[in-house]
Amino acid sequence: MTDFFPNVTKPIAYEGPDSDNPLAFRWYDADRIVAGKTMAEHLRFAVCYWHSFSWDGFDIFGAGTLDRPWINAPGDPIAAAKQKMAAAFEFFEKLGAPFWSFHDRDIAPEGASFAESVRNLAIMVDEAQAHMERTGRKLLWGTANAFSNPRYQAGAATNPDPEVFAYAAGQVCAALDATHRLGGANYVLWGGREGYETLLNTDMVREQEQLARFLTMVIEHKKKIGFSGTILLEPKPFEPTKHQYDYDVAACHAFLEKFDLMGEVRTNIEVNHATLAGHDFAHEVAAAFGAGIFGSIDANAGDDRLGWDLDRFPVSVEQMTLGMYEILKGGGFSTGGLMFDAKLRRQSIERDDLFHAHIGGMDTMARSLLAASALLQDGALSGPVADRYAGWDGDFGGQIMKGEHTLSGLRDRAVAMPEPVRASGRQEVLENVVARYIERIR
Ligand code: XLS
Ligand code: NI
Ligand code: NI
Repeated sequence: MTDFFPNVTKPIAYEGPDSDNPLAFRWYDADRIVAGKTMAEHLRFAVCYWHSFSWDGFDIFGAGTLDRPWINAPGDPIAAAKQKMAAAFEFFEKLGAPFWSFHDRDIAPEGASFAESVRNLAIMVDEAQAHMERTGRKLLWGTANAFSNPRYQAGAATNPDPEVFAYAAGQVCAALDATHRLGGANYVLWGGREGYETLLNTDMVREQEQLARFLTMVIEHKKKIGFSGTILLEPKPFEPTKHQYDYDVAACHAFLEKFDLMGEVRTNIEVNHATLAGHDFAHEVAAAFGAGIFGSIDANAGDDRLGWDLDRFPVSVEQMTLGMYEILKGGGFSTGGLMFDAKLRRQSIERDDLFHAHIGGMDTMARSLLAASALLQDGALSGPVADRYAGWDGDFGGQIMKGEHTLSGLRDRAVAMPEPVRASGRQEVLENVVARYIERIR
């Protein structure tokens, strides 16, 4: 085994809330039973390859800052990719996260031709398979990077040139095959550059038809190869393009309905993307369960005042408790999980910072799970919500919903009825309830 993380000599252990050890979990206790399942089974943590292993800290204003000896390691590109993968699996194992996720180009270098890229990917899939067998790690999802290369400047599936569509189709086919070979639980399609900058040069209706054709081909291929994982769309409102087609869960739902793809595709909800769309994270989760398209979570955090994809690690127990509450209420994960699509701040240059970031993220989510589970089990929120809608469960509400009243019939009724009695929405009481549950968990 390589030793890229010499300061962490044994797997990160659970030490409890009173521990001051920065390299221990205070809340994530993998085997602890919560509402009938272990924490590990509930949370299904995954580490992402791109931010943690392929990114050196560069931003649009400056070069890389992070200590990442496995990036651009000496030797040929495949030897370098193998070093990077060794570092990644050393980290996954020491952290104790059961899953990982990748883009094709994170694990294998793009070659001089399409054929060479496919060969490179095949070599690195073999390498990954060996690491997975050795360490017992599993793949939460794979995906294709069809947005970085200049050929995708005007999108992949939504490109005005069918030749680019075809190239992207080939790339996604190879990435889906790779995900299948590695036993992935899901395959993700984040839009990348599937959107537009200006209608002056864009046929929006046509581009969305192309996107649906592409997705249909993905589903057909999934069935052809017998991939049993879930296909997931990842909504995002903007960035890199000004108008991304998969804006939010509601837009994805409408798209799937319009093109008759419901039942085949679900959503991968990213917390930061929800914020960018002007939604609460919990709203997006609830919308997805409501539409029957909840799949998985990219666990991260944005910033209320900075309007781009910051990909911070999650730190807010309150925000995540409200999200976990909706996840548990909806029945929890099936093939999905909590994937840290999150990166360090550019000044967090030490390799150990990767551990601190993930430990903090995992503890935040574990604590949120405990609070959410207690809220749900006690009916602390569902009771008051049920009371609020009690009228709809009564005779009159039931008649309306069964279509037994007409608009004019209700007008006649209104003429004779007294002013309805208003009730308090009690939002502050309920906010205090959530705060109490968070304070009390142990
Ligand atoms: C970008 C997305 C991306 C997807 C995977 O904003 O979050 O990282 O999760 O392509
Ligand atoms: Ni993102
Ligand atoms: Ni993401």
